[in-house]
Amino acid sequence: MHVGTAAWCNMVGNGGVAAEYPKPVFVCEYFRNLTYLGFSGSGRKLVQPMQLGDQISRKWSNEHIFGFQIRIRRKKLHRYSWSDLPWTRQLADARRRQLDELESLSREEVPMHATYVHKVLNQQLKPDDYVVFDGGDFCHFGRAYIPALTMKSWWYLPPLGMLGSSLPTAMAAKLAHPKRRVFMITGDGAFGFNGLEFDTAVRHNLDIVAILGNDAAWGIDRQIQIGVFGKPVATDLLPTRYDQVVRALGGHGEHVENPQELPSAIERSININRPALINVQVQRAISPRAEAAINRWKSDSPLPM
Ligand SMILES: Cc1ncc(C[n+]2csc(CCOP(=O)(O)OP(=O)(O)O)c2C)c(N)n1
Ligand SMILES: [Mg+2]
Repeated sequence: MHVGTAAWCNMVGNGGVAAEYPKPVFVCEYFRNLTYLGFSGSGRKLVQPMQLGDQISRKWSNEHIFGFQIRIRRKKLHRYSWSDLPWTRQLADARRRQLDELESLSREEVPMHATYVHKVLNQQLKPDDYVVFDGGDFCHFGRAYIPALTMKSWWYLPPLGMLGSSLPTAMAAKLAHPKRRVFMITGDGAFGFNGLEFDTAVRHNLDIVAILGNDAAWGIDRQIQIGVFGKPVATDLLPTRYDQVVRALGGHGEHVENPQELPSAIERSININRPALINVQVQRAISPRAEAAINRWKSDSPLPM
């Protein structure tokens, strides 16, 4: 693939290639794959494929995976812009529709919708802040809403999808760039994996701000179980006071149930200059990612989740 083919990618390596481009087509799904693609190295590497069909959607197939050498270097990427083509317009329309939908979900309600939380947080974010995502539905709404504005500053789970990586990643980001602010967006289930590492954050004075969307569930899996099998199985959690856990470890903890209290809780947590966690009670809202997984399960297609 050369500069000039109909491909795009954003700051975190999400992207694709236009449907009219000869198959197979390639994209990098995670930022890490930019490295795989050779933006900062060279050699033939495996990448993850994406095809654009009639609609902007993902279609995965192992037979399209193979190695190739990309000739675009990351620094050069900024020199290119795309002309106004039908597929770029289609993409822009889809993004506009998505943002409208997210906007309509972000009303002030009790319990809060994930999108309301992300909207309030986004109003506080600056372009050079680090944002780290972890978990299922709560985090997927955030990934759709909060833009990646600076290279290597917007992180999702690593390619194997290991929940619990956000706190170690956030601490590493803070250690590497002490002057930059670090925000961690996590589900309650995901927090359970490494939450006690707030002890490490406190001992090393790493003043990250965590926003935990507490739906008392392994939310995305619960939604998929209901959508595919008609009932949840062992995916209910408790509305645990993780803010009290963080306080007990020496950090700053806040519990927010009322949407009007969220902006000041975020401001306090930013200004307190200690590791902080805001435990926000949120709805069990199904994300488009979960809906897509259910549809794939129900389709005849053998494609993986
Ligand atoms: C180590 C690990 N175990 C299990 C999973 C599968 N998994 C992905 S999302 C998810 C649920 C996460 O729950 P939570 O963090 O509370 O997010 P929610 O969907 O409720 O917003 C699970 C179990 C995974 N990705 N990694
Ligand atoms: Mg949850």
